[in-house]
Amino acid sequence: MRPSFLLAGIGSFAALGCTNGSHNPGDAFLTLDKNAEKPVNIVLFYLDDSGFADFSFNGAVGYTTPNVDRMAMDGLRFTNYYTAQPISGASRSALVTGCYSNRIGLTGAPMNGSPIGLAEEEETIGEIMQANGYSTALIGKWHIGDAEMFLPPHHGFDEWFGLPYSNDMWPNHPTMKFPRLPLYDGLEVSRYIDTYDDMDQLTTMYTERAVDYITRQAKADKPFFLYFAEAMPHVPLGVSDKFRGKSGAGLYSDVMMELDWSIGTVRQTLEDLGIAENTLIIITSDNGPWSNYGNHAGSSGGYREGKSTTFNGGLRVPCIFYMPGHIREGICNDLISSIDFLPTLASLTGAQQPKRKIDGVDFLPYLTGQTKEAPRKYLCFYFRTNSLEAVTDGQFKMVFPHTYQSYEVYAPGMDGQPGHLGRKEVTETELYNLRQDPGERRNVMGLYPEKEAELLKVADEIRADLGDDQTGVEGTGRRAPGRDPGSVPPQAR
Ligand SMILES: [Ca+2]
Repeated sequence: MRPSFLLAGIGSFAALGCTNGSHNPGDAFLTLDKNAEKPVNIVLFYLDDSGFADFSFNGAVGYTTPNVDRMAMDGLRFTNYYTAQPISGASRSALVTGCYSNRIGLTGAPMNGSPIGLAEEEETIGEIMQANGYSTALIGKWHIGDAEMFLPPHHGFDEWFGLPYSNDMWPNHPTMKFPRLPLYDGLEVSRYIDTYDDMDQLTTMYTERAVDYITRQAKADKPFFLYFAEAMPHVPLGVSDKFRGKSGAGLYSDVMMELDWSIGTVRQTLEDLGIAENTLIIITSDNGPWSNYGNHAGSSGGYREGKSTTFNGGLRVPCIFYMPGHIREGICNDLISSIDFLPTLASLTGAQQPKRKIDGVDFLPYLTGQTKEAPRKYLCFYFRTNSLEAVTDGQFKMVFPHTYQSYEVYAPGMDGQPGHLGRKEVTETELYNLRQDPGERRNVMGLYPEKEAELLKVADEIRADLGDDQTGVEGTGRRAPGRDPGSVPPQAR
């Protein structure tokens, strides 16, 4: 294992004068000490389809999420955080590789039996952690290819307990046909999720497994990276008897309360084991709400549209870093994305960065106050096969012509049935000033010529690298995905 940062005690905060929760330029958010004996463990919660306002600290109505609220208040909230892609598979591909997912040839949400998945040559966050002597686990959903060669144990995760793809890819889907939904333990199918009663148990089963995993690592005195990809609140919603009806505000609210319990249980386990102060907990979501599911969908908090769109309802989700004694409470409103986790966590744990080019940037020197300027200047939003739909500098967002599915045309569905999706089109390049108009309603193209030229240049640069189907640019920097010509649905294996 390479030397890791040592963790300083909480006393160093007073010296920094950073305890009031506000962000002043130059304040350190994270205090580390290079003489520390204990490496930093990481628990990364990745919720599925949870929107910006699904936790009460961010505006949820009708129920509360006290555990996450407390961690948000005691931790660091990234209020200008974007997931890299507004859909599950692509979002997760980006998360685990630190790349725009189209760079590694992966887009959309792969179906069961997909012949493509994560290429062997790509280094995942699990692999770089393993190489650094960490134990690694994925509890929950993968969705980066379900052929055996693509599954998490072959891509950096010592343990895997979860689903190969979304929990709605099962025979009970309201409109599509799927085989039985397998729950894997390692490379073996341990059981199937066949009924709604089975679905109700997923959050509890995952949480119990997480407690077991963390406890085993603590007893073995082994540093660990746990990627906890909760199944919920993706439809079909499931909740255990512990939380069914508890919110009094409907099933979605019950599910969010159970997720809050799940996260709180993990935090309590870390405290009980005496490792809370050297464990970084990250809480975020893979993409925004699937709004045509109506009362079974989350809240974008007023951001425009939702999942599967590159408007902010699909991309802007909560992001919390929590590590008592080392991360001070506060707000960071600098632009940051899920692709930045890999290089930042590699830096934090002393792991080697991937050898191939990635798109994420290392926030550690900024978080520790070593550098004063946030490292991410721009973020580009691709969707569909390889369409550049928007770019942002964190305050301005330029949206390029494209068609998109809209949740604002038809009334949503109810009680697990999806409503119709509408179709809309952006016909000319638009500009939004997100400081004044986070809902992306007022096109201000033409009012900021210098900013427009700057963002157009950013778009041209990324097109030269990754291409763009909208403008017919091929790009030189895309890599091939993994291919398994013999891939068959898991049911038949
Ligand atoms: Ca999702």
